[in-house]
Amino acid sequence: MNPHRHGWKRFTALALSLGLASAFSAVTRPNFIFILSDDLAQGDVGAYGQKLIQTPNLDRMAREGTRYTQGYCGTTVCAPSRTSLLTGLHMGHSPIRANREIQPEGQKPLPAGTFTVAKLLKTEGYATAAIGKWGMGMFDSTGSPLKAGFDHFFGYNCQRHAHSYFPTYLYHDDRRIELAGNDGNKGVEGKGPIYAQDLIAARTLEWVRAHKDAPFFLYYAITLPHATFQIDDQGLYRNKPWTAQQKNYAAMVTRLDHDVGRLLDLLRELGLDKNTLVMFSGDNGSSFDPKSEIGRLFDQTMGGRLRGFKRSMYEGGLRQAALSWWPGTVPAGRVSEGPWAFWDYLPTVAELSGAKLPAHVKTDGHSLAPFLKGGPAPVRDSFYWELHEGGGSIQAARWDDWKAVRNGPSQPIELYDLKTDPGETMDLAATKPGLVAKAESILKSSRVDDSDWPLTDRKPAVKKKQ
Ligand SMILES: [Ca+2]
Repeated sequence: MNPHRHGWKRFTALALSLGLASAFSAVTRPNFIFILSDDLAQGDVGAYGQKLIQTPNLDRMAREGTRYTQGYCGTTVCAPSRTSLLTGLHMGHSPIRANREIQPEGQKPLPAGTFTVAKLLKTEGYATAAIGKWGMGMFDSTGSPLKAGFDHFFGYNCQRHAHSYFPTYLYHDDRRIELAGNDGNKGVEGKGPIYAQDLIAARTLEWVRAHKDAPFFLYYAITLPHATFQIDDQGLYRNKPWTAQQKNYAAMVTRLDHDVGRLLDLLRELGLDKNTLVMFSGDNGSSFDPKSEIGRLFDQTMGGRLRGFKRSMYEGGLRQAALSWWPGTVPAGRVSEGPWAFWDYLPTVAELSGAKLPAHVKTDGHSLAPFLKGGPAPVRDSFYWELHEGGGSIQAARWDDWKAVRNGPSQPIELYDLKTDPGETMDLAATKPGLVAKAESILKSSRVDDSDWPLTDRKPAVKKKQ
């Protein structure tokens, strides 16, 4: 054999492998989109068993991607749950552990220097946008989205403002855009020529189009189907024999679904679908009691499969509809019971993007990268949640299939076996003192005391004088 020729072949092989390696690293910097719905019940989605409300796009996303039955939010109301998603911290370490209102507009802000998924991806040159609802600090505060790593913001900053779907203004970055003709009503009735989600959806598609050539991160926090029953068109449900609220609610869920579908279609059209991890979930469980007209008609607990709803530490408050979609990378049609939680998102994005967490940044999460690609859920010691509302603090923890709930620091620990009793109907605490002791130790060791978030018992309701 001619040695020169052999050498050339080796050189060519080396060059080819280098070339391929560089091409490979280019395609392994995926785009990230997290679509967050607001107060959606797991049981509202067809793929989870919903029969009356149409969600064809979410159902397609589940068929083309993976559906999780035990995806957990950060906690069971808006602002702290969103903080967990963006910071990679659970409620034992989160700087925000409740919805705390600031007047005249906004919520308690993220503290200065809070590290986020968006800041992480900025270190890798990603374009970043938060579109929809924020709730973690007004623009003049340390918690502004524009100080949290996002290049662009569009939508509602304040959660109370988002109670109107016909608001008199929205924000483009930190600039107010007046929406002439809208009444801004936060009650059942809301009127005006501009349904906010129309603008929010249009802005989202426009931003993705404009950033199709750059790696990007889009945090798309759609307000639907939260709070007030306001929709501009009852659509499919107009002639159903239901109350106006039931029709409006169903139409809001279907509108959410429709706008998810438009985004997935755009990714396909732009050829970005195979290079974009899209995850869909909800920030907390349904805001409706299962016995309410919404809970009952739409069977939001799926025949009592999940107990509780928003503001409770039972599974109905914490387990969300959760889907991931990345054709060619996330297995199609997989249904996984592997548990995971919002605080896993930051380490997942770090692994998939190749971004390194700064040494001072701690996360409570585990990377889901192998799990999303078809492997098992990460092994971990425990999950932890807490919430401070109504003058009291509630906590929950999960390890293996055991779930502990404590509805106040002086309240007894309740213990459930999620494997045999996912509906949390049988409190086993009396018969399992060893596990109760373990739960107590997890509830204590998972949290760092914070003067903003002391553990307190709710005061007993005072009887009103007749
Ligand atoms: Ca919410």
